[in-house]
Amino acid sequence: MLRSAKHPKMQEKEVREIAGLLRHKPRVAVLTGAGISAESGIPTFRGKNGLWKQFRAEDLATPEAFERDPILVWEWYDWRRKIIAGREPNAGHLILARWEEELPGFILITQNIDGLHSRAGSKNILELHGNIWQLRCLKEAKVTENFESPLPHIPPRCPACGGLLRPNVVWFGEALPRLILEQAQSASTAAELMFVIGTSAYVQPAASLPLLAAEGGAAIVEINPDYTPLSTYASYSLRGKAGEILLQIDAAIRDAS
Ligand code: BV8
Repeated sequence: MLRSAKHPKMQEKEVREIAGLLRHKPRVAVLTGAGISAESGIPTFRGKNGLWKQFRAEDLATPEAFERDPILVWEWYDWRRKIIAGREPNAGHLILARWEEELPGFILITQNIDGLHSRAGSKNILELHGNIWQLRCLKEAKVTENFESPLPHIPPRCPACGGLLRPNVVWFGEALPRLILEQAQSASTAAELMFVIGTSAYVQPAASLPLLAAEGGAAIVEINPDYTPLSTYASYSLRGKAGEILLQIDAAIRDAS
């Protein structure tokens, strides 16, 4: 597909327009994906050196895979926990945490399980796909937080009942937590401005949230170095890295005020 590179002046103009919209303090929803954590050094899924290039999602991120080989699946999650444990939130995470304080009704919806948004200070977060730092007991369904990296035992077991623990994340073929999905859908529908940052807009039902927002009349701002299936629907599709572009927008809001 021919990718017409956008003229930098054109993008600067769009950044100023978006900053102008934010100055009116609209109802803002944000959907993030793995791309917002890329600048923290955490591999994405479908990028050139992405996780799915080295592993097959079906072999690891499904209940069948865990049933078949819990040790292999846990070794993969323990490896990802180790990568994330050594990384920090980046400018993109930090700006979104500050916008939450400055914009009434701001809501952050993330597909990420790395926990970097809460470490950056975001409070009102909907974690669609769970959290890699939470373990869930298969027997009692009890969820506990666990930051041990590496894990002392693989597979980890529930101290209370000895049952197998699994990562408290949503695997392919599993339903998203119903309440969280409903909150994300209503936040998207109610939004006046929706940012879609660092996602290939491929995985459902998350990828449908921006379309819900657009149907509700929201302007959609996509931030991604690449084109995605969402790019043609977006009011603005800014090419570039999340941290860099959010810094530009944030500066532009302060420029004029
Ligand atoms: C569901 C958690 C139904 C685990 C993840 C057959 C059977 C069942 C379902 C399906 C099926 N076929 C299709 C489906 C639906 C399926 C699906 O969407 N499949 C895809 C592959 C087509 N969805 C599901 O299965 C969902 N459940 O449908 O349930 C149901 C209903 C009722 C009852 C029972 C069942 C569950 C989906 C959740 C799966 N879990 N992760 C884990 O992480 O280990 S998905 C995984 O992909 C991550 O969560 C990730 O967040 C998500 C999306 O990926 P992205 O975040 O977008 O990351 P990606 O690498 O793709 O893209 C990164 C982007 O960033 C790129 O565009 C890149 O250009 C950009 N980027 C790079 N650098 C930067 C940047 N952007 C900005 N700045 C940068 N610096």
